Formats: sequence, structure tokens, C-alpha cells
Amino acid sequence: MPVANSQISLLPALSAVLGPSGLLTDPADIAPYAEDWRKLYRGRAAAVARPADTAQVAAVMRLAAAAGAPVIPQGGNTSMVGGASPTEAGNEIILSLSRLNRVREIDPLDMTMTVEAGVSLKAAQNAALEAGCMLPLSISSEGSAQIGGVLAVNAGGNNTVRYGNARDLVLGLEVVLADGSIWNGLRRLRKDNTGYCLRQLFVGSEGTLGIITTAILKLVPRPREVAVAFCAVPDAEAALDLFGRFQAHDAAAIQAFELMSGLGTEFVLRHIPGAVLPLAAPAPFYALVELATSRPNAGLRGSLEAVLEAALEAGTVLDAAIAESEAQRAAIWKLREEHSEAQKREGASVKNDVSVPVSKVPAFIRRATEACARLMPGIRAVPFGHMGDGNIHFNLEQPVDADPAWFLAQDHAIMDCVNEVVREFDGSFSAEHGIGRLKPYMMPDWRGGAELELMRRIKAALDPAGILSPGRVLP
Ligand code: 2HG
Ligand code: ZN
Repeated sequence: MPVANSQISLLPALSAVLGPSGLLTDPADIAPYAEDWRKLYRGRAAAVARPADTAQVAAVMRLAAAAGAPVIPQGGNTSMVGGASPTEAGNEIILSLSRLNRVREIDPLDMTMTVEAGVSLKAAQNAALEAGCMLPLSISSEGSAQIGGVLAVNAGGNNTVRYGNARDLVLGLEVVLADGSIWNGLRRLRKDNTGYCLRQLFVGSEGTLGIITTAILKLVPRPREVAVAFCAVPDAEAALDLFGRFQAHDAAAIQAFELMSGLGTEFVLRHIPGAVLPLAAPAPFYALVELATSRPNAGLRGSLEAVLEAALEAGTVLDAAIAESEAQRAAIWKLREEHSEAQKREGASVKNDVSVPVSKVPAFIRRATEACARLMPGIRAVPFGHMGDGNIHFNLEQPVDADPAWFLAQDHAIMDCVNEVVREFDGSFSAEHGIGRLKPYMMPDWRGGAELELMRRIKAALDPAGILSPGRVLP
């Protein structure tokens, strides 16, 4: 299908605004931006605009608005739901924020950082650490994911149990709107009740309401002590029991509490070079607990040992390894963070990024595993994720000998099967990855009526021509 004429006629004007390095039009240059990291969404685009600053983002949007050209903002391209990938139609312009890549300011007294949209989450974390602070958002894709995208999808990740989601860390935003105007809400105030809280409208809107160009984020003190343990447990119920023990001991010290299935961990050990199980024998499930504090001489290591000893005695924990060094801590986290990559290498998988009340996680896993086994004999459940906040990635790997394309074609049946169980537990069908292009069809069922109507009215008010990420989020 040829690229729409209006987009082709837009290219000289875009090129004039962005300069030679700011616009990609060669299909070979566009290709990496037009495909998601799982290679499930392979689209086409008229061009990739790579503005260097907010003024250029605004100029692109003014031109796009005048031409009625759809625009897809893109950060690190790590979406799990196709949110940043163009469609097959070839009429969309990808707007990459990668060149807005400066950490503008860190204020260790205000405990804030001002950071542009294209800075990777990892680079932002490192900059905060260098200034003696911590940006407490941590996700598996943090090396590639960029601040703008992380905020646009309201990413959660490993530390939500303690610090909340991306939305809880945002004090101010600068946003380019669909008509090319700029809203400068770059305030760093802890208290500011001056009308509607506009920044929270854009956080989690997945690029459908505006383009986040800069943010002011909250920081926390850099931890003085961190203690990490990798624990073998007989089942998810035991992992929940262990979480309860850590909460009772010192809830404020818990920085992450993650769950992994035996099978998912086996995939990591099989496919990821350098991954090693730090225990004598494999187990049905594992819990990763990280404690952290900025208090001096808090004795976290002692806390960890005390809780684990009692849990070992009670049979809640079968075995445990405590990290003795930064390298061991990283090796333990590698087992958790490589789960997605290992699942990709094992074969085709269908992802269910769901949440249920924390207390219901084990029952949910049991029921969903049974339901999927009934739906498709041989399907392999790989539940893992952020047990401390109730967000489980209930992923399903294809049966061993199945054809990957056949398996992926069943994705709606599989997701619907899991979601039926999620509903029984009053959960959510999308906890932290968003809706993107994968899940808009679920919205009427889950958020229909007044809620979806309200969302549609907000979309129409901010983007009346519907040029920002059309077809994403809202059906
Ligand atoms: C994680 O927690 C990410 O590692 C990815 O959210 C989850 O691959 C997934 O389903
Ligand atoms: Zn996750």
C-alpha cells in the first residue's frame, strides 16, 4: 500500500524544520522503529521524525495537525502491547523522542530531577545516584526504556511495593499537545492545588493525549544498605506467607518482593548465558526479596537472616541464598529480569499483565493455571512478577511441539480465559503495560459505560482530529 499523499507532501516541510539528521525517510532506516522488540508488530511509516528539542516537537505537531497526519510518539520502543508501533497502513509518522536526552538538573535538597523524555531510565537512575539520591523506579527494560515512554504508560516495575508507580513520582511535566501548542507544567512543588491535576491526565495516556517532552521527578535518598535474598519456596502460598513475615518484621524496609515460577526460571537458566541458580536444587517457585534503607547501621542483613531462619524452620522457605556482594546481587536480579527474554527464546508466548489483591495472588495463579490447561492441553504457564503489589505476569508459553504462529493466533482465547479468572478476583486485565494496540478490544467489557464515555470525551477535547496514536487505548 503506498504512503498517503498528505504524508508525502508533509516531508519537505518536516525536513526543513528538523534538518537532515532529524528526519528518516529511507525504509531501511525506518524499519527498526516500525517493529516492536518482540517482533509481533511489524508496521510501516511515512517517516521517523527525530526532533532535537521541545520547539521542534511542537513544530512537527503543528505540521501534522495542518495535514491531518497521524503521529505515533516513540521512546525506547519497549512496549509490550504494540503501543509505539505503527500500523500496516503506512500513513503514520513515528515521532522519536530519543534526541531529547539531557538530564537538565538534579536538586538533592528538593529531591527532584528534571529530565528530558528521551533519557533512558537507566541513565536517569545513574545520574540520580551520582548526586547521592535514587530514582526509585526500576523495570526490566530500564536500559532501553525512556522517561517519556515510562511516564506515558505509567510503568510500575519492581519497586512499586514501596514507592508506587511512575505516576507517584511525577511532580511536573512539559507536554506538546496535538495542535502543536506547549503546556509547560514543569513545577516541582509538593503541594499545588490549583485546579485540575493535568499532569496525571497525560501519565498513562500512552501518547493519545499529548507528547511528554520533559518531566520533574521525585527522588528519594540513596540507600545506605541493601540486602537481597533468593528463596526457594514450595508454592505461591508459601511465597505469600514469606511476604507477610517480612511485612510483620519491618514493612518499611521492603523495596521489592518478586515471584518466579520454577519453569520460568528454568527457561532463564537454559537460554540466558551466565545465568546461574544460586541454590543446590531447583524448586517449584522462587521469591526474590530486596530490603533497603537510607538509615545508618540498620542491620538489614540481620533482619533478612532472622526472617529467613524462621521461615526455613516453618517450611515456608526450602532454601535461600543471600547476596554477599554487589555482583551476587546483580546475578540474583538477572534471574528475574531476564524472564521476558528467556520466554522469547523458548518460543511463542502470550502475555497477561494482570493484577489482583496481593492476598489473592496464590489462589489466582492456581485457578488461572487450571483454566489454561483446560483450554489448551500442553500449554505452559509461566507466572512471575511483582508479588508485593499484586501484579503478576501470567504468561503462557506455547506447548512444546506446537507451531508458534498457530499458538499466537489463539491469543484472544488465551487472554480471555485468564481474564475471566482475573475478574473473579476483582483484578485488572492490564496492571502496568497499558493497552496499546493489543487490548483496546477489552476496554468496552472492562471499562464500558460512563467510564469509557468519559475517556472518549477527554480524548475528543485534547485531540479533536484524532491524530495522536489513533486506535491505541480506546477502541
Ligand atoms: C517485567 O516485569 C516486565 O519483567 C515484563 O514487566 C513482563 O515479559 C513480561 O510479561
Ligand atoms: Zn513487570
